[in-house]
Amino acid sequence: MKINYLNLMDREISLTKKGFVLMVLLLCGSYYAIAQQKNVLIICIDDLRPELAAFGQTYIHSPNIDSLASVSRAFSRHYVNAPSCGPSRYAFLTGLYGVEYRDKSNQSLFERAQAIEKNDPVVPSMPEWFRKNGYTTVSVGKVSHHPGGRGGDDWNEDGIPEMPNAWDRHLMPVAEWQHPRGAMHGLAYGKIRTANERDVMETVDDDDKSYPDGHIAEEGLHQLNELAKGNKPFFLAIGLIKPHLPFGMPKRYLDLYENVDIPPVPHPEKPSGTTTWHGSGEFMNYNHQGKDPRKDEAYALELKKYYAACVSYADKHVGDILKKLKETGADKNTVVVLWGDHGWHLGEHAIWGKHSLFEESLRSPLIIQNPEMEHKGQMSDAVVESVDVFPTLCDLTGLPIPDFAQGTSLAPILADPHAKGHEAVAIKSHATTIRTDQYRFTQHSSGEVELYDHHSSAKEQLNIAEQHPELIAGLRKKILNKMGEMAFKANEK
Ligand SMILES: [Ca+2]
Repeated sequence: MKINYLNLMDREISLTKKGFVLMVLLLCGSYYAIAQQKNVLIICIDDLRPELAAFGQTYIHSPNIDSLASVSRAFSRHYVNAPSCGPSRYAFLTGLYGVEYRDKSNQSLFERAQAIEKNDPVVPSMPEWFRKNGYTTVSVGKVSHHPGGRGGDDWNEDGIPEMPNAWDRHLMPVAEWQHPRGAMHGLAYGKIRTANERDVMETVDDDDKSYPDGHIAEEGLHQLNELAKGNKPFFLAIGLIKPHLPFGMPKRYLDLYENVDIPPVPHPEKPSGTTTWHGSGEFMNYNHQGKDPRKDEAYALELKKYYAACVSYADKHVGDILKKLKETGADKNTVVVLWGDHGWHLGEHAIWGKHSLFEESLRSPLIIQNPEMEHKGQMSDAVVESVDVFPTLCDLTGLPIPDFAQGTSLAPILADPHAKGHEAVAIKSHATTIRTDQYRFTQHSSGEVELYDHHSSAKEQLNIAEQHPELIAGLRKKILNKMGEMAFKANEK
């Protein structure tokens, strides 16, 4: 059920005294209903490729995520709505594509916060919607772009909230990293990234709390324990930072890959023509000791093992969180979502990093568990997108789906793993893309276009746009239907 949020506001303003009494009665009734409502537990993982054993990549050691997938619906073709942390999290957390903020990158949610401050009409975010509907909402770690949700030079200023009105508690334990900015790219024992100090990888023979995620997980477990004891339903999001750069983790996770064969990169060539290929700037900015994985196969292999080890480190914390959920008994009444904020090229198309509109940047893991669902463990191959999570969680908890939500509830696919999906769109500042069951179409603000056929063996290595003008016209229309007039306009304001 969708409701019109603005109409609801009008109705609230025009309440008569009689209506007020009625509303109190209704609220008492809805409080009783809320007491029965399901909780929501979201685990966000930063820069996680959908390469897990549960997704068919058996060299990765991810037993806890695999175990979650075995009792859930995993989506093999979930696409994010932007290939970078900030705008992707904007879409996930608001249920909106955010096309008006397409040039704001990691500042997207802060721009939205400024609009709220100016009293512009801004619709509630997903956690705000749950909070308005009686939930206690808590964020721990990197859920929105800035872990802990504060701006300023060190990302710790209370007066600059990233998501106003969204969270009862927006937490980031910084431990010896001093502030959230330090923890975000921190290496072991409180080492903070600087212009000169930025090793791309590192490992230490120590425990999980030698890196920030150990502290985030610990705080997450504490919050989960407290929320489960409360008498209100909870909406808890825990955001793990690894496998985001730099690739640092305790050594025992790296040891898992000592004698493991890592499959070769399927298409390492740089694409020709106009594409969203880039020079891997974020990644190459780290210290590589003069090496370049695009030219050095042994170095590429070493980096891939460090990335995989970071995935296993994240997986360990997923296991701890799910174990705690079960210990509290709240698992029987909690919807669990595991979400990756985008993929990551490990050399495909000669890219190391994200930020492209290719499959490797846009496809990420999405796993949803509803305690009473049927056909558990059967993967869905439907095309779905991150903005779908907001209406899905409303559906599963009995909350009204707001009319402004741009996604589609995935409840039918949770009921039937063979149910159909729909197209997924994504944006960068100067390009827009759509993924259908068969095609990927990308249009640049220059007017240049890319069209790829995923039913062909060439997939995203052969641009067939010139041969298919009618197909492109249809795909353009689908993009316009989803995102409106702004879809193809670069935002220069
Ligand atoms: Ca990310």
